[in-house]
Amino acid sequence: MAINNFPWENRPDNCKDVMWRSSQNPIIGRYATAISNSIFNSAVVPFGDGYAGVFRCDDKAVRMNIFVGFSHDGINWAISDTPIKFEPGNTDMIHSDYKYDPRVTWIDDRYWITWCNGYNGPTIGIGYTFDFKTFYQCENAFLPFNRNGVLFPKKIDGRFAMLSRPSDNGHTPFGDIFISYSPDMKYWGEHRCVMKVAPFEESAWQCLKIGAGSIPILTDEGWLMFYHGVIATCNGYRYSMGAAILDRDDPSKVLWRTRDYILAPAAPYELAGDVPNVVFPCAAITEGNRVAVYYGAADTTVCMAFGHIDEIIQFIKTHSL
Ligand code: BMA
Repeated sequence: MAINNFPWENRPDNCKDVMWRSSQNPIIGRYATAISNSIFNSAVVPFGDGYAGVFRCDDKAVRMNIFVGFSHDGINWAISDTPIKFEPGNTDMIHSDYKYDPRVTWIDDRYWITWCNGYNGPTIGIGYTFDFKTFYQCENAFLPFNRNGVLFPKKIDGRFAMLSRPSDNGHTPFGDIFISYSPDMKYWGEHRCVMKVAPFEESAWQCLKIGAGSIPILTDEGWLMFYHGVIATCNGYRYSMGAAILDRDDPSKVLWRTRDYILAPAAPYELAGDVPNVVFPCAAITEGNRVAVYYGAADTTVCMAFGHIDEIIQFIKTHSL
């Protein structure tokens, strides 16, 4: 089904890259809500005749929380000034010290949300909604410490599947991507390593840690997943975006992953902000062969990049590790 209001810009004539930035970046500025210090690392899905999203807004006390937003065109957003309030879902234990870096996907009959949930340190929080009005919070997926929990948009072998990145309580100087399965969204197991960092001689931008980014997209070649990779420079961490293709039936198998990054901090709004040099993908929407990726820039704003799925797959295969 063609989406009339799919957010899209054609590749600029002078651009030779596999993906290109929106000319409207940043599409969401740091002060887009009454209380925000920054809005970034946020998730977007088609909803009704437009789009809905769950946004990470840090407030002016720099408290991290997630907020609902709506848009007709995927570019202009109305984001709530008050954080999402969750009702008990599959548990009464919905304690949360903070929430950040949400992802959203439709599975079966509802929208599922994952985020980094503060419960004695960061771990993966899970919630769901049918309408983006009432939200339910479930048991955390894992023990602390974990980040970057990203669900697959459909069950695999009858079970929910989630990528995640075990971590520590700080600015984790390590990290690989794992997959876990659940029959019921409550109990998670069969943890398998999917992808490790790359040797710095071969692909330095992803040599310190990697984390799943957008909800994987099912293509003819397997699951296309945008992820972030990090290098520790003499001046701090630098976050770039790569992509991988995981086996359709066993997504713990990486078929190809990029050696070359697809998008790295280069635009002024990626180079400067509360945390300089961060490109952090959290969502991707598609329409036919077109993909629009939403990414956080410099932990300050929300930006978009566009590409053609067949060209991205070709790029991953021809520039793979
Ligand atoms: C990670 C998370 C992300 C953030 C990134 C860069 O550990 O906190 O939310 O974008 O660091 O600061």
